[in-house]
Amino acid sequence: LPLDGLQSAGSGPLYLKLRQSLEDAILSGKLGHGDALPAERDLADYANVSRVTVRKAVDDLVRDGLLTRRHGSGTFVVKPLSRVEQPLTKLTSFTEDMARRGLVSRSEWLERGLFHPSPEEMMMLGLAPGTMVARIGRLRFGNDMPLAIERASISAEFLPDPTLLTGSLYAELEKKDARPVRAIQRISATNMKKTDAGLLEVPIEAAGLSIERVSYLASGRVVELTRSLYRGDAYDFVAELSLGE
Ligand code: 16G
Repeated sequence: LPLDGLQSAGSGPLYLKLRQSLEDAILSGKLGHGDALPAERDLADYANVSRVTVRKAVDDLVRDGLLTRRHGSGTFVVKPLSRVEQPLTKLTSFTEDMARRGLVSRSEWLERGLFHPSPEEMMMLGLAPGTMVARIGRLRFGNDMPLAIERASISAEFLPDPTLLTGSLYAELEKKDARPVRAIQRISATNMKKTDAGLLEVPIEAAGLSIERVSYLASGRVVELTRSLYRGDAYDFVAELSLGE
């Protein structure tokens, strides 16, 4: 990395000069996408600046989305995105969406268990008093890139033991003849809060799509109430429109 001579180069705060050198290294490909940034202490040595200066420069690049910090493993150059295009009118599962694009899907659990339903869940899912609700929260990945946080509530009748769920929720529901056939989906714009931004590896306040899906069986019974947060920089929802009457 060409980090020597920062002290004498041009004017302005040192951390901004360091930031610029790092940004140049990323944009020119000297630091490749996905590469780990050298440790703070090593960078400080190479550039002959203090660790505080390094931290400020790196903070700036994290905030602007060029670098990302992964807890426990270091700081990395953010990979350029190929956005995922999702047709808006097909009732498919995340697993199917990824498979169709040749991406490997994977989930990390955020929550999984049976709970006493909230009043909203009772109402939306049409739960009888005294029945339980299965809640599953997942961080969903496509080819190791975190794409969405998804929190689903399902009547325990259709998912009696959520801890047994390992793969696709829709595949599991299908086994119980409870795969939804119709859904209403609401998409709204949002800015990421700190925790969500951390999970999705984007800067705080980054753009996100908040999606609520209510899915129905042919009988009209509600199967699923799911709230998701998709990365705005990675996902396009695409709909085909036709002329109305
Ligand atoms: C999609 C659905 C979500 C559903 C999930 C099932 C959106 C916005 N959400 O992510 O409601 O629960 O698929 O995925 O499309 P799975 O079968 O792979 O678990």
